[in-house]
Amino acid sequence: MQHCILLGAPVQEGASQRGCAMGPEALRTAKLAEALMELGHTVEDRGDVSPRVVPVVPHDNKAIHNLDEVSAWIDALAGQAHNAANSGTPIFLGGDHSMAAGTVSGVARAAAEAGKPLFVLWLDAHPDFHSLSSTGSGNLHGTPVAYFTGQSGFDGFFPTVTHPVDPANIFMMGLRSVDPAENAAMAKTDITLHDMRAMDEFGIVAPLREFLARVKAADGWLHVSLDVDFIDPSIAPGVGTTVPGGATFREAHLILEMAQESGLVGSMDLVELNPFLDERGRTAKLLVDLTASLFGRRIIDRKTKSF
Ligand code: EXY
Ligand code: MN
Ligand code: MN
Ligand code: MN
Repeated sequence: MQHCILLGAPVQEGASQRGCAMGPEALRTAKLAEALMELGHTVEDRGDVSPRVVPVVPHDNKAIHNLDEVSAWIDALAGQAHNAANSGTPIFLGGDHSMAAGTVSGVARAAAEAGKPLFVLWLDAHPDFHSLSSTGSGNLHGTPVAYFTGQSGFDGFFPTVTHPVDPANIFMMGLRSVDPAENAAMAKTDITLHDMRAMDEFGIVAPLREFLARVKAADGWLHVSLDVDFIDPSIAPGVGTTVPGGATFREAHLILEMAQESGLVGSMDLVELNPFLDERGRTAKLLVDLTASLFGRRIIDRKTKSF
């Protein structure tokens, strides 16, 4: 059983539209804590992080939206994520995906202090691998992976990344909207991009098993970052960046069930939930349902003979 620490990150300044700030409360309303306790875990809700006010960072790229606000969020989140990761299994409640710049960098520091390399399972229609100069939209939720892997161009604007994640330790699933600049930047790394075409062609089980075996062999810490838009919009409408052709309900559950069975999961992000776009909490409830799979809920007792 795990000691789950809920930490709200009501960030919306990195997204293309407002609404993600309501995400943490929607997840609490969808009874996330109760679902975890029903599985026998202990749950500590630390409330929501509030960004420390920082002086406005003068930046030359006027096309970037809310750079100083997101920088303040990253600074505040990295510290609290590090603290939570030292006290239990943090589940970060978003908030748009720019929050992962803070949560993943904070967890990476805690993992390193525990002598573990950080591995990231990135479940997303997007790789979020833009730098401040390559982004076309100026929306910072498109940049966290570039930032926490230590790509250049963030110095002086975002906090220094003390423990960059090795791109070779990142396994992305669900990609189906990748910008040319992101493709070019990722081609220079050893990141694994298991996009929707690869999922169609090679499936989920063997590639994911191989990744999880690498995490285990390295005695690694696995962080799962689940973006709502990973899932097909027909079942997860409560998100501002929908892309057709996403993961099915069972594909999403299978991935999280396999991750849980690895015993390697140390932390999780639930991001990009926008209750303003949801349908009577339908997407919030789906995220709680999926999180229960990552924390051990199963259809039948797995010890029962199934074939
Ligand atoms: N690549 C596009 C951009 O940079 O604006 C779309 C980014 C969407 C990011 C969402 C959180 O995954
Ligand atoms: Mn500004
Ligand atoms: Mn994302
Ligand atoms: Mn996305």
